[in-house]
Amino acid sequence: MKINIDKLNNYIDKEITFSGYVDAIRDKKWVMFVILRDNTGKVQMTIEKSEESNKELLDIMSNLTVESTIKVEGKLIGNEAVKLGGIEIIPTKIEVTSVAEPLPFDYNNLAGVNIDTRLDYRWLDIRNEKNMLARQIESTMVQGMREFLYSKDFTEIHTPKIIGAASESGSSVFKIEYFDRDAYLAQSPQFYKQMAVAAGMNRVFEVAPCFRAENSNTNRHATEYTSFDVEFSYIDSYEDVMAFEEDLLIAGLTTVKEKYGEKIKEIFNKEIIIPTKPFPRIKLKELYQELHERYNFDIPTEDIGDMNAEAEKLTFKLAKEKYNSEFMFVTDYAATKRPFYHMRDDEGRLQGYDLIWRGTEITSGAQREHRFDELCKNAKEKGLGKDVEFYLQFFKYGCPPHGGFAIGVDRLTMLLLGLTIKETQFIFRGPNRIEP
Ligand code: AMO
Repeated sequence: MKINIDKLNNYIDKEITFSGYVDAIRDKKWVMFVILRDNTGKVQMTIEKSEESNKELLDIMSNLTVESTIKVEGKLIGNEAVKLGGIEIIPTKIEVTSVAEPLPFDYNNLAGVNIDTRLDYRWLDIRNEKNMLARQIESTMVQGMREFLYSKDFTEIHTPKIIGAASESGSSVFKIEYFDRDAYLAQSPQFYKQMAVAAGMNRVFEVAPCFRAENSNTNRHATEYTSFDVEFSYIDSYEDVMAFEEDLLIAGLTTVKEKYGEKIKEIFNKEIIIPTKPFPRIKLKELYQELHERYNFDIPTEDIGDMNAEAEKLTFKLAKEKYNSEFMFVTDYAATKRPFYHMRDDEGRLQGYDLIWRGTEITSGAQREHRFDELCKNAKEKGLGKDVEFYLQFFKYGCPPHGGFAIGVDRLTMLLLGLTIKETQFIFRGPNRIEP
C-alpha cells in the first residue's frame, strides 16, 4: 500500500516509493521543487538541476501539469531547511500515472465559486483542505459512536432500502417501479430495527441511507441522508433512551475532539464542547412559554404541538442562556404530530423526544409501543391500515419493551463544523440535484 505523507517520518534515510498528486511546481534557477500531496498532507520533492542524471526527471516534470499524479522512487532525507515537515524526497525515477487537464476552478480559493459549480465538480471541491478534513472528521465521529456501541454489546444490522410500504408517513416517500408492482425507498429503518428487537436481538444499530421525498430547499434537508439508528430492549422509559443518547454523543464528540479538536478550531473556527450530563430537558408547552416570554416568539397555529425552524433556533438560545448547554431535549410533543409507533402514557402523553443541538433538530427518539393491541389502536387512529399490517405482526409473539432514536449524520457533521448540508454531505442529494 502507498505510504501516506503523515507516516513518511518513519522512512527517513530510506529508499522509498511514493505516490501522490502534484500540488505545485516551483521551478528555480538551480533546482526544481515539486510539492506532492495526498489526503494526509504535503511533502517536497527536490530535483537538482546541475546533476546530469536528473535531466530525464526534469523533462518529465517540466511537461507536467499540477493535479497530475505521479509515482516516485527515491530517497527520503531529513533537511531542517525544508519548511514542509523538515523532509524531502530526492527522486531517482518518476512515472506519470495520470495527467490533469486545467481545473474549472481553484479549489484552494472557493470564496467566489458558486456552490452548485462546486457540487458539479465535487471530486475537485473535496481536494480543498477544509472539505477533505470534513470528510475525515465525519468518519471519526461515526467511528467514536460505533465503538461506543460495540463496547455496549450492540449488533450492527443492515435493513432493506427497497420496501413495500412507507415507514414514517405516506406523504414523503419515493415510489419506484418494482417489476410488476410499486415499491418505495426506505424513509428510515424504523420498522426493521424494531423487528430485530422483536427477534430478541436486544441491542442493534445501523448507519445507512434514508430517503425523503421532501421538496424542501433548506440548509438542513436532503432527499437522501445518512441516519445513525439505534434501538434497544428492556427499557423502563424514554428517559433511558435519552440517557443512552447522551453517552453516545459524548463518546463521539470526545473521539473527534481528541483527534481533530485543534484543527477544527483553527480551520473551521468552531470549538468542540463536550457536554455534561444530563442535557437539559424541557416539555414543549413550557418551551413555548419560555420562547414567548424571552423572545416574544409564538409558534404558528399549524405547528402547535410541534416545532419549526425558528423555534429550534430560539431553543438553542434558551439552552445557552438558561442552562449553559448547546443541547436541549424537547419532550411532550402532541401525539397527533408524531408517528403511531411512539408510546403514549395513560394520559395520552407521548413518550418521545427530539434533541436540538446548536439550533437544529439532530434526533428523534422514543419509547416504542410494544403492546400489540395498543399499537393496533394507534395505527388505526392515524388511519394506517394494510400498509402497516406486516409491522404490527412483529409484536404478536412476544416483544420486550424497547426504545431508540435516529441521529442525522449529515446534520451532526454540519453543526459540528458550522457548514450547510450541501457543503457537508459527501455527495448532496436534493430536489434539484441527483448528479454527479
Ligand atoms: P426523524 O424523521 O425525525 O425520525 O429523523 C431522524 C433524524 O434524521 C435527520 N433527518 C434528516 N437529515 C437530513 N435531511 C432530511 N431530510 C432529514 N430528515 C430527517 C434529522 C432527524 O432528527 N424513525 C425516526 C427515528 C426514531 O424514532 O428512531 C425518524 O426517522 O437529524
